[in-house]
Amino acid sequence: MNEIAIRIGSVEFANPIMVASGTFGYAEEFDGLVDFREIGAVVTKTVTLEPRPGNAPPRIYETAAGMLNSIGLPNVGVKDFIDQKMPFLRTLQSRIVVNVAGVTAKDYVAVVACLDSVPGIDAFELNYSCPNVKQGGMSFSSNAQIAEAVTASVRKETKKPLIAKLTPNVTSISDIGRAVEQGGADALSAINTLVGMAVDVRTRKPRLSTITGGLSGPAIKPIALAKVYELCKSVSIPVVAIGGIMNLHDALEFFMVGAIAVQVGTANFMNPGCAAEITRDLRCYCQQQDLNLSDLIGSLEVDG
Ligand code: RRO
Repeated sequence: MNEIAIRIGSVEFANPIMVASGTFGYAEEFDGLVDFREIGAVVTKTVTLEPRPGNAPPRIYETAAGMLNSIGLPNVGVKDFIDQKMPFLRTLQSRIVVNVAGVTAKDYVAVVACLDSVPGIDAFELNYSCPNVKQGGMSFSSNAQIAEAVTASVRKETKKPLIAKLTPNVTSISDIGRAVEQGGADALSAINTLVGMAVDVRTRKPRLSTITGGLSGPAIKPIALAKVYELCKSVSIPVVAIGGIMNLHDALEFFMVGAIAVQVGTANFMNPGCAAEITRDLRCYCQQQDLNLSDLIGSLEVDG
């Protein structure tokens, strides 16, 4: 058998294809539409300490080869997440990674503390990178010292793997990557969306209620590849790649630049089965080429 399982911290994932936070709800929305067994991990929509309504509409706009969003972290809050969302999530064979965000550093610590002993949660993704909220979010990953300190505080609350999700909207993503590694993160995930904007020239109004939003989809893949490549050279912890992955070919590019796993995001809106299809295609590819995933990771050949 050609091996495609991966390990992050103490947790093994049967395959390296995950679904990205915010593009797959809490999985129950996709029940009956996808084969969950083929998804290495479901990364949940972000959970915060208190419930949040999110931003006013319009909060989604389709662009050339991409999508702008300004959702604004709507969620039921950690208590209702445990009561209402975890019962379905824990029935799945996929690993469950809970994406966590906060307005203050204490929020991150409190949410992880609440969730740590809840059955069925395998890991946490610390969302330091939401571009669409005024407080918190991106500020946690645009300052290396803050990112390190928050990670170190959360680290004290859990032995489960911590994956720090980074924003590309900074001068040096590798400075932030090294800081969260220092703070005790087990892995990085990158990239969150790029700040973008679109205008309705007929009304002369922005297309999103918040004026700017986060750009995702194939339009950002070349940027994501460059950022993941940079991170892989800068840190010793694994990097999970996100950014415009639509098919096996895209995933292979990210493995070759050094990613240990990938997350499928915007593609889920067009084809909810995309991640499961990529897993099947990866298995076939490894079999045909007689490769293990580890033969692909970081296999980029650079002259000179
Ligand atoms: O909810 C959002 O608006 C959002 C989040 Br939390 C995020 O991390 N990235 C994004 O593009 N949108």
